[in-house]
Formats: sequence, structure tokens, C-alpha cells
Amino acid sequence: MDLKALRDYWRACCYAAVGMIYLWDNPLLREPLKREHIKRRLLGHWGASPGISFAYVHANRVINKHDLNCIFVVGPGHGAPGYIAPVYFEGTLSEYYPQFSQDEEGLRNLFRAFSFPGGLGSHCTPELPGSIQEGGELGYSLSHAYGAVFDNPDLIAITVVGDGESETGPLATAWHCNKFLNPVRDGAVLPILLLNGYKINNPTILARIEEEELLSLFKGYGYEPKVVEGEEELEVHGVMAESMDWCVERILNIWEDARSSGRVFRTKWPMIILRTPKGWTAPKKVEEHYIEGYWRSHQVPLADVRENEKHLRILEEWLRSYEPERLFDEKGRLREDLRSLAPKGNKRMSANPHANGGLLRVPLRLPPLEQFALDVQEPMKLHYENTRPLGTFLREIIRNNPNNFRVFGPDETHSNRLYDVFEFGKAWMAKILPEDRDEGHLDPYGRTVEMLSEHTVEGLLEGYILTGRHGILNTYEGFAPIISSMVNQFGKWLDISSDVPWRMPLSSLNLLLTSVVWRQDHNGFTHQDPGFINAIVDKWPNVVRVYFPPDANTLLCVAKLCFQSTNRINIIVADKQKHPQYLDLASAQRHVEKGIGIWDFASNHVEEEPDVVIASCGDIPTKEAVYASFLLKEAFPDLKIRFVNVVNLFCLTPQTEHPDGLTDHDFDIYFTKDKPIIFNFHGYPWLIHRLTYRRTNHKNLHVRGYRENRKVGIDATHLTPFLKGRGGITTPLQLAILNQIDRFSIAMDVIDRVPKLQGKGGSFKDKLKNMQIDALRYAYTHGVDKPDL
Ligand SMILES: Cc1ncc(C[n+]2csc(CCOP(=O)(O)OP(=O)(O)O)c2C)c(N)n1
Repeated sequence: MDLKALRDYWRACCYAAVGMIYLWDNPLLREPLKREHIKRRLLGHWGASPGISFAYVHANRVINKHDLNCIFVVGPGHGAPGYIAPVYFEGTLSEYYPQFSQDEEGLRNLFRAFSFPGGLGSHCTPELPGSIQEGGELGYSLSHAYGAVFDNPDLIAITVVGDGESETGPLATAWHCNKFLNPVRDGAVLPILLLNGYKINNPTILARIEEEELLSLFKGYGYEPKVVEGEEELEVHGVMAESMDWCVERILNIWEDARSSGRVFRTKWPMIILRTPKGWTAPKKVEEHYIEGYWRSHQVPLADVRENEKHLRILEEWLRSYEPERLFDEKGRLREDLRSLAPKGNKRMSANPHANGGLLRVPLRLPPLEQFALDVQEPMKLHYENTRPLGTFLREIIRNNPNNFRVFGPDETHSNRLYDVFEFGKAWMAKILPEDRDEGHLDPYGRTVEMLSEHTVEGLLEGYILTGRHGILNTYEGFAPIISSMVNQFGKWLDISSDVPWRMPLSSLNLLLTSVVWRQDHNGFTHQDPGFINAIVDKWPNVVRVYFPPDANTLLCVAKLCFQSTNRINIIVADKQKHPQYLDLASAQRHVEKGIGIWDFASNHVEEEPDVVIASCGDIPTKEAVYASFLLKEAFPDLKIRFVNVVNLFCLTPQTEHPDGLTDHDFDIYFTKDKPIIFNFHGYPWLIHRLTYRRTNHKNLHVRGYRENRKVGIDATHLTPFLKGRGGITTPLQLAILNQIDRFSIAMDVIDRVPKLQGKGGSFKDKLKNMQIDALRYAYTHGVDKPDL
């Protein structure tokens, strides 16, 4: 093993990383460094870069030696210079971006483009070949890596995990993903903990505990850690090379044992703890300030080199310490013997097709929906759990796509009525006990992955999709905000990726939010939060879709649409409890295609211009709104009601803002230009106002929805005595009434807002109040809703 060559390759990477941060010109230091050679604005993160390149160069060595199929996941993605450098030297960057050619000119262009407007970002962004995560928001490297190797039996995800990153919740839980990794069916993750000791301004916890504690921690997580450290550069290269060999051989042996015997077993997977100084190879100290091996090396260690001649000389000395004249040939290319160290073709981690998953993606084989659809002969006659047929659909998708589709969830797939998927088991490599045979469904080959960390399952799904597969995550609506930021990061990735011509489209990220706010009968206030969608609706219109299917058949059609789409984040909000069924499959299909529709059965005098539009969005508000319409039809047979149901939330948005938005003309056709609209919504009412405020009839739009503020401004004083018990148990109708999305409130709203009812509607409004009081009394007395409601 030629350690010196390995070291030189790495030093060339370090040189290039420093060059990217500082140099505008004179990329090979062929002349003395001058002020004008320095970029005007110094941006980038040096501290993580040497460690990232170090891991990359050593990964290259084992790929060649063992003929491996590897991708490289960078947790501390802010250390992009440390990733870009080896990607450039192995030629991939030049293939995608010819301006970064393998010569002095290309090197200059690269240095200039890094962290520069219109150039390359300062993280491992989607524009970088081989990257599957930007690493901007820390914490997701391990779950992405594990998701990537599921069902990819010969793939190893070599994953640099920051020691600061390790302090985040998502990363801390993701170590447990090894309990789902089946050595027969799945690939392997080789975590390299970059224990460089510091974050932005603090030491890391893992670097300041005793070695025994550190090792015990990772042993406890089910790993066999190898510590790589040393006094001197070459020595560390030697230890790293030996350790990488050991890790890879161990992985290959585990695979071989499991696959030749067909025996699945849980094992201690290898990992590396790379204890090297932060900002390794930078000046040790500048004017009494520690740089190398300290947090000061995190970003740009010498920030004033354009103004400070002394610092400029220190920078020059630093750059020259890598001996660029020895590393590059006269054209400015990396020395040929060094270039030959990189793997070739798709063996290069930056060219591995798994890291451009759309290249490998095959569309799902979807069974026809007729098999699962409910037989709805007449609206409202059949009551059924909306998510159950979806569970059967998912089960058959698994059957048809046994190697590239998975269901993910924290722990609620059963509770969410999707249990049919358990015919194909729940992935589980930890202990299985006799009682688990009693519908535990634990199975090393299971296709559903459940772990009580919303972050981890979200990360696993993202990693699975990023590498060209398909899936869905089901979670309680109230806890979806836990992953709001993570979904946001993934959306950014998709948004940018869709503008990168060589990134092929990925399957969409499908999130089913169920056990919704309105049916937290047994959990109460803590489980009521429809706010996830508020955070997502403002995001990239090319990426985000939000669907509110009102019944089971519509949910099936929405799910099919989502599974066929690419590069999207599809949010489906649907409850799991029994609900009235409205649409047969063909009607549901049309309803989903339009995204909005008028329901004649809930309207009155459909052929005429309406007096009022009752609109709904969301399954429970729809049910209440339909009943409101029925009450009104009976009380006021002459009242002309139009009932509009919205499935695709973005229909409401102007077309200029979202591709699914209705034109203003169409919006007026549905909602009229001047009639009152009573809109019963699943989430916070202001969201509907935000989406529609520019529509012609917005001034007549009156929205009901979930309200946190029930004591102030309540316009139904007769309800005040009942505003109790919010934190505890509620009945469904009680909760609806307290938020005024119930049938009685909606009917009262219509009376209040339709001019011709304001005189004659008084007596019926009073009756409606009585009905509310009776319903609430009944709930507080018997603990359930009246059976006829
Ligand atoms: C979730 C999250 N919180 C905070 C930050 C801001 N931040 C950027 S780098 C960094 C320190 C990272 O430390 P580490 O993972 O050890 O990386 P390294 O020291 O190798 O740069 C922090 C806190 C972030 N990017 N993501």
C-alpha cells in the first residue's frame, strides 16, 4: 500500500479546499500570492473539509481494492470543499461542468465558482454529482444512508457523521437503524464519525467524554467501533487504511455468511471513529489564537487576508505547505500517478447511479383500484374507515413491487388502519419473542419499517426515494410538525434538483397525515394540531401538493395519483375513523382529477344560481357541512344551496401562484361572484383566507376551522358554559361544536349570511342552538355523542 501517494492525494484535496475558500487567481501559486489573488468575499467552511476528503480518499482505496459499489454521504455538508475536491480530481465534476476542466484554467474556475453567486453552493448541494443530501440542516446523514442501502444488497453507504451533528435528535436516534438492516437483503452503512472535537464555537460532547464511554456508547448502539488516530499524518493514513480494510472485510464477511447460509442474523456492524484535529493541516496558531484543532477553524480561519499583509503571508505559507508544485503537473492537472488512484467510471462515488436515483427508478406497478374501491351506490349510506381500503391497496403494491416499495411510520400503521400491509411483515432484526407471533408481524424481511422517531423514518424514506425507489410515510397529523423542517429541507432538494438537467426525477415523497385533529377522542388537546400544512403551503409550487380526500374511494384515487407523480411532496390528510362514503370510484376519480367538485346530492336546486355556497375541505368538516346542508334543505326547501368539495387545496390558490390553482374565471364559476360562501375547513381558518384573498368573492367568504382561540371573540355565547375539558377527552361532535365546524354552526352561518333567511331564519337558528346545547349536554352526561348524530 502506497501511503505516501494516498497522503499526497489527500493533500491535493486539502490544497484545493483552501483554494476554493480563498483564491480568485493564481490557483497553482505559480507566483507569489498577492492581495488581488484573493476573493473579495471569503466564504466556506474549512474545519470539516480535511476530514471529509480524508474519508473520501480512503473510501476510494477500498473501492479499488475490493471492487466495491459505494456512495458517499456527507453529514457535515457545510464542509463541501472537502467533498468537491476529490469529486473534481476524479473527473466527474468536469464531465458535468466542462468549465471545471482538469487544468489550471479549470482549477481557477472551480476556485472562483465555489461559494459564489451563480456558482457552486457552500454545501453539498444537488448540483454536486454523487451527493444525496446537502447537509445544510444537520442530522440526516445516517437515516439517509440506511434508507439508501435498503434493498440494495451490494451497496455500501460510506457516511461521514459530524460529531456536532451527532448531538442532534435525528442523528442520535438514527444509529438504531441497524436494527432494520437485513444482511441478506440489504446493503451496509459504514459510519465514519468525524470526531474533530469542535462545532462552530464549542467542543463536541463526544470528544470530551472518556474513550471507554465513547466506545461503550457505540457498542451499545450495536456497532463495533475502530478508533483511528495518531500523532503524525502518515501514521494516521496507515491506521485509517488498515481500519477501512478491516471494516470492509467485516461487511463482506457478514454478507457472505448471511447470504451463503440464507440465515438472517443481527450482527455488530463496523464503524470508524476518526479522531483528527478540526481544520487539520491549517496553521496551528495565529497571533495567540488556536486554529488547527480548535473551533476557530470552522469557517474561514484568516478572514482578513486582503487587508492584512501578515495574514496574507501566513495563508501563502499554508497553501505552499501542501507543495502544489509536487501535486500538479505543468498543465495544472493532478499528478498522473495520483489520478490513477481514483476508481473508474461508475465505481467513482460521485458517478454512482444510486446517487442520482432517478436513473434507476422504475415506475411502480400499481394494481387497478377497482379491487379495493368501496361499492358506493348512494352517498351517505355506507360508513367506513377511510384509510382501510388504502391499506389493502398498499399491501397489493408491496406484492407487485417486492423490492422497491416500502411503507414507513413511527408506530401507528396499525392504529391508522393500514394493517393489511402487515401481510408482508414489519422489518425487524432485533429479538423476536414468542408473544410476537400474536400479530406482532415482526419479520427480518418485512416491508413496513416502524421506529418511534418521526425523524428517522422520514430520513429512511427520503434515502430510499433518493436512490430511486418508492414509499409512503404514515404519521399522526398532530406530530407531523416534528418533521416539518426536515420535509422543508427535502423540498428544497427537490426544487433545486428539478433545475439540474442531469438529475433524473425521483418518486415523490408521500406523507399520509392521519389520526387527524378532529378525531383525537382518546388523546385530547396534545394530539390536535393541523398546522403542518400551514408550514408547507407557502413552499415551492412545483413541488408541494396537499390533498384532503373526503372518503375512501377518493383517498384511493389521490394515493394512486401521488404514486405516479415525481419530484413532489404530496401531503394527504385523511382520517382513519368511520365516515360516510360519498363517491363511487368513477366519480372519485373525476373528483380528484378536477381537484374540486360540486356535489348535487348535498346541493338544492342545482340548476339555478345559488343563494349560498357551502364548501368543505377535509373529511370531518365535509361530513358536518353535508349534514348542515341536509338540515337547511329540510327547513328551507326553497333555499338554493350549492355544495362544493375541495380535494386539492391548491385549487383555491390563484393560477398565477400555483399550477393547480383555478383560473379566476373558474373560481367564480364554482364560488360565484357575490353569494355568501360558508367554507368548512379541516385546518386553521386563516389558511383558506390566505389562499383566496385575491379571489373576486373573497369578501363573502366565511371560513370555519380549527381554532386555538375559543374564549376570545367567540360569537356563540350559548357555547361558553361548555368551553371546558379541552385538554382531556372530547366526543367528535363536541369538538366540532366547540370549534363551530359542526352541522348546526354551519347551518347557523348560512342563516346569518343569506339575506333572505335573516328574517325568517330566526326561529330555526334558535332550534339549532338548542340542538347544539342538547348535543353537548348529552356528551357531558353520557361520554358519547347521541347515536342519531
Ligand atoms: C440542525 C442544525 N443546527 C445548527 C446548524 C448550524 N451549524 C452549522 S455547522 C455546525 C457545527 C457542526 O459541527 P460538526 O457536525 O461537528 O461539523 P464540523 O465540526 O466537522 O464542521 C452548526 C451548529 C445546522 N447547520 N443544522
